[in-house]
Amino acid sequence: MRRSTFLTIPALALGTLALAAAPASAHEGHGHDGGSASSSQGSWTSMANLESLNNSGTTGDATVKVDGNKATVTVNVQGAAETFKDGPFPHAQHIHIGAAGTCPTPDMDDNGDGAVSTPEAHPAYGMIASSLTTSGDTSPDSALAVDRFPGGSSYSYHQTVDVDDATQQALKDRTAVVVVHGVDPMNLSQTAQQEMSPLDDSLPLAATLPAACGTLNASQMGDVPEGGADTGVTQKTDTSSTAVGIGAGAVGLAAVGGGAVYLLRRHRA
Ligand SMILES: [Cu+2]
Repeated sequence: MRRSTFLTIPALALGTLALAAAPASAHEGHGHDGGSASSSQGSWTSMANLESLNNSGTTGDATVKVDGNKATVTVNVQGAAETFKDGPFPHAQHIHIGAAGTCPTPDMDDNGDGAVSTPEAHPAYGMIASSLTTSGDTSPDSALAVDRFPGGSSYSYHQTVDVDDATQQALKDRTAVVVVHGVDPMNLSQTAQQEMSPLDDSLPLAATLPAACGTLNASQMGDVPEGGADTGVTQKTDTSSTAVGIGAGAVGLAAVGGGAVYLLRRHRA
């Protein structure tokens, strides 16, 4: 169901912007006058399938619809850790950039505790570029602002975040990675269950471990299954034109605060 206004631009006008692949927004109330395509060079959609890390059982998908220095991000997550200190288990989630643009493999467990920590995963997915918070700041400063991240065993996140030039380039280069953090300690080795987070020694390792990960890849978006009606995203594969959805305004889902027991400012989660 498409209710929004489209711009249809000849593919030729997009030059080498081969990444552009037809986002279509279903959000109402963000109509566009259609009179100018001048901003289209910076508009495209990248998608990722999120695969489990660290025996988390967490999976999902992510869609990043870029429009200039803003991106509307949708993250659907299932099988995540459910509770933490009697509240919903907070799941820090970020766009990471600046490294290989891949998800870590088990052999990156340098200390042999059976889990790949965030520092151990750094060569794969790099540093935080954007924090996928439910409200407020979306910079790396909010890396572990757990009172502003989704929580619980499954959720659908939808929000607009800032994407700087480096992040936009990483998306184009397909080296940007979505990472969801927080693993149920029961899924970890006895050793890992006892450890504290290398990001902050007041937190258990499990709270900040990467739980699911996926490289954002615009070229494969046609292979990504429809995420369901709640994503508000449809695909357009017409090769003769490229439709650019204008959906800058996002409606955030209710923030799950819950275990707002800590608020940290680290960049490496
Ligand atoms: Cu992260």
